[in-house]
Amino acid sequence: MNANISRRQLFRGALALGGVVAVGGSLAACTTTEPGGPDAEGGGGLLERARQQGLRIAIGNEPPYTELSPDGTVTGAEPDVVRAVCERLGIEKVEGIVTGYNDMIPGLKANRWDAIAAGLFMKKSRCAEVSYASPVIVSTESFGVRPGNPKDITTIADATERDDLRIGVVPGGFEQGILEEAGVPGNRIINVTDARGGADALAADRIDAFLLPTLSLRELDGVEVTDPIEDAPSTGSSAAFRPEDSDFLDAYNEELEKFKTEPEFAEILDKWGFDPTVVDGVTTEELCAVDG
Ligand code: 6CS
Repeated sequence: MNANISRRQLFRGALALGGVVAVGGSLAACTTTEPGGPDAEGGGGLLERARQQGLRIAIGNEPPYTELSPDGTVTGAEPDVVRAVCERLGIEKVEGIVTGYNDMIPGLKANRWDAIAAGLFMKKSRCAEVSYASPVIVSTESFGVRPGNPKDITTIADATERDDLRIGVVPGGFEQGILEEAGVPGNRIINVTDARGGADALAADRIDAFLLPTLSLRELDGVEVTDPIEDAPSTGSSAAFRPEDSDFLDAYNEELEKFKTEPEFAEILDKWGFDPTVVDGVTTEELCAVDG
C-alpha cells in the first residue's frame, strides 16, 4: 500500500491509494491522576500547573494513534508528539486517561483532563467546542471486512444504498458522523465498544463492515482492510484544548511548529508507519472546515 497521499488528492477525496500520515514514538511510563480542579487562570495557569503536576491527556487506546501498555506506558502517534513538545515547555510528565471518543470533549470541559491527544479528528462541530493545535496527523478511513470482503463493501455509498449492510462504528466517533451525514438509517449503524470490539463483532457476523481509520484497522488480527474509502471525508488531528486555555495553546503551538521541522518529528512518524509529507502546510482552519 502506497502510504504517500498527495495533499491535493487527500483533500479532493480522490484517494486512489493511500495510507495514513501522522506521528508516533515511545513515551515515558505514565500514570493517571485524580481529576484536578478547574484552571481558573486560563492557559497561563495550565502551563504552570502542568509544569508542577504533569499534563493529563485523554486517549482512546487505539493503536497506532494511542496505546496504553499493560505497564501503564502511554505511547501512540499523538501522545508521543505531545510528550516531545511538553518536554520543550518544561512539562516533564504526560499522564494518559483512557476514555471513549464520545466522552473526550465533555470530559475536557469538566476538567477531568487537560487535553485530548487521541487522534480526535477535526470537524466543524468539534472545532466549535475545543481549540486544536497545529495538525500532526492526517488520516484516511477504510472498512474492516471479513476475509475476501464477501459483501464487496468499498464505499460510503454502498453503506448508504444497500439495506442489508450493518456498519460498526465506535460511539460518538468521526465515522458515526460520516454515516449519519450520508443518511445511513440508525438501525444499520451499530455501536461497538472499541477497535477490538469491532473486530469481534465482525467475526461474529453482528456487523458486515467496521468503519475506522485505515491504520487502526491494520492493527487488528483477522480483519481485512479495504483501500482508503474514496467517498469518505478526510481530515486529521492534533492535541485539543479548552478554548480558555489559549495561553497554553499559543505556547504549545510555538514549540510544535519548531518540533515539526526537527529530525525527531520524522523519526517518531516512521515508528508508527506514518509519513509526514502530507501534513506539511496543512492548517487547523482547513481541517476544521470538514463537515460534521
Ligand atoms: O476522531 C474520531 O472520532 C476517530 N479517531 C480515531 C483515531 N479513531 C476512531 C474515532 O472515531
